Amino acid sequence: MRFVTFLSVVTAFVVGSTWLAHADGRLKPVKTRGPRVQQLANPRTIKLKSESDATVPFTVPFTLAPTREEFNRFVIVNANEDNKTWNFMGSGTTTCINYGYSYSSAADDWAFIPVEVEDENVLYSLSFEMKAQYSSDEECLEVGIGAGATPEDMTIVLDVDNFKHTSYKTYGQMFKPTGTGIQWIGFHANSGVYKSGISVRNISLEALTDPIPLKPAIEESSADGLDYTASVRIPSETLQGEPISGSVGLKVLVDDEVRQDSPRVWPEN
Ligand SMILES: [Ca+2]
Repeated sequence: MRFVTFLSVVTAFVVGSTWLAHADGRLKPVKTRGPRVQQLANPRTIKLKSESDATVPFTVPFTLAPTREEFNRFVIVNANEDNKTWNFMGSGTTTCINYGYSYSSAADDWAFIPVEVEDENVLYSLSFEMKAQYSSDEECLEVGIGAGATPEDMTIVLDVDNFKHTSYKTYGQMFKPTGTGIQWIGFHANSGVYKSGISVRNISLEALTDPIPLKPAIEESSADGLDYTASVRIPSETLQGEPISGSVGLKVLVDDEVRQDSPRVWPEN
């Protein structure tokens, strides 16, 4: 009897576009001094930016491991005013930003990254890798976007609660910026008191300027013995929320092998 595999994998793509290709936009170091650390609750300790201290935003697309020089362009806000906050860790190609726990205070610490946004109507895709220091402690982190390097400016776009994996996992989120010019992506450690620590690395951002179709939906499927049949509806909208005006490509793969490749399929609008 011929063996027919159960698994069909269907992917779709816009002809001429690419899927979430991460260009390595690592930037040249521009400063060597440490990051600016702000104490929010006490205005006397806020370090104001001077002319020479001007923010140097990162140009999209980029991937920040980061280097120490890149970290020095971040703004760190130690909002709970304890003696722990985000720091640069590592060397060479194994670097990260790290928040260490406090015995006395719940985490309330921000690492703000300046980003040059040209078009606020474009969808941006953020990804990063993150882990907890010890599997015995649950850690919490949220990510925001806003026009200033302050908690009040942030619109939260991703909230990760109670993670305890000690190997790096990739997190991703798409969002539209709240304005143009220099915008800030804020990584907010908000774990409880006396946890362990959070490491974040390989922070990537790209603008999704090419139309990306939504994933095709499996409308119905059935199995007859070893034969599996799936009916798929071609998406009529893009990830960016726009109707698809042209055709999309459709590939049918079985066990990672392309069995059908239709370069031009028109959605049913
Ligand atoms: Ca702190």
